[in-house]
Amino acid sequence: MDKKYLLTTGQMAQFVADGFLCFDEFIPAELNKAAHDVFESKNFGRFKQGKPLFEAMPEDHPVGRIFRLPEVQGITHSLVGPDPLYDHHAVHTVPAGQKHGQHWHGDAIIDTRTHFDIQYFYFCHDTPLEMGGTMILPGSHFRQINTVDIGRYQNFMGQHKFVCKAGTLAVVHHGMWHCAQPNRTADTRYMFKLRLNPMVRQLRLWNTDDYESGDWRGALGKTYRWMGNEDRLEVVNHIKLWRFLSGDKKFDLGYWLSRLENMPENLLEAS
Ligand SMILES: O=C(O)CCC(=O)C(=O)O
Ligand SMILES: [Fe+2]
Repeated sequence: MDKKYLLTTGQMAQFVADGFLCFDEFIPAELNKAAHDVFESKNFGRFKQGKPLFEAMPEDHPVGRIFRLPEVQGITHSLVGPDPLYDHHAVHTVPAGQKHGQHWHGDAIIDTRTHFDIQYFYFCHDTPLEMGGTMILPGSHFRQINTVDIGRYQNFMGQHKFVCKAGTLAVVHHGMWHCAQPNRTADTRYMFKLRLNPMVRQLRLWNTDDYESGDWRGALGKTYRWMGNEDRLEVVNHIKLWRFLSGDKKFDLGYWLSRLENMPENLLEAS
């Protein structure tokens, strides 16, 4: 894997705090058209779950070609390693003129270990506000919920809609809260979702050339207004995930996590 395709430490820190990264107009027009055609054909085909991604997804399938682009493989490699497993996909469709949005939910948050899956959200056509770009709640990925547990909520401070141009690709932590939006246009809205499971320990898989600079530290301290008084607990979550990803067991921002590691129950030795 050529380093130039890998994520930087700054992007990884942003992913840890926000739970997603978005790459606008990232996929070439020719592939966007091929993907749109196959979504419209309703003849997408099936892939075998739990198989290595490129074994499951044929090379000549439009989405097989998209996820083999070196720029996309670089993102995949940085977050879940070189040979992840294909978990599942969905061609999420919002019909023309659909007035209702979806309940806020999390997709299968069954595995509660620190290691994480990624979900790609791919938009093959322009997705303006009235068409309903998927809405997410940045920073929500550490709040482990069961499907529509949170469905009674309508809006959150800091919610974000993927209102975007054709070819936009977002990559999201599997814990992210999200929901589809209404589609007030005369065209069907497609969002292709792909979930991948890591097969290697997620340890410094990105381009670490900027690690020593420390410029990425600020991104890890980011919090959102919806967190209210619990924002400090979320910073501790960021630190814990960063220790896991970087292998730096002593990593801290300020004194947040080190404070919890102070062991006052140690007894004084008799002198
Ligand atoms: O269609 C979308 O924008 C999201 C759909 C979704 O998240 C789901 O059905 O699980
Ligand atoms: Fe979902």
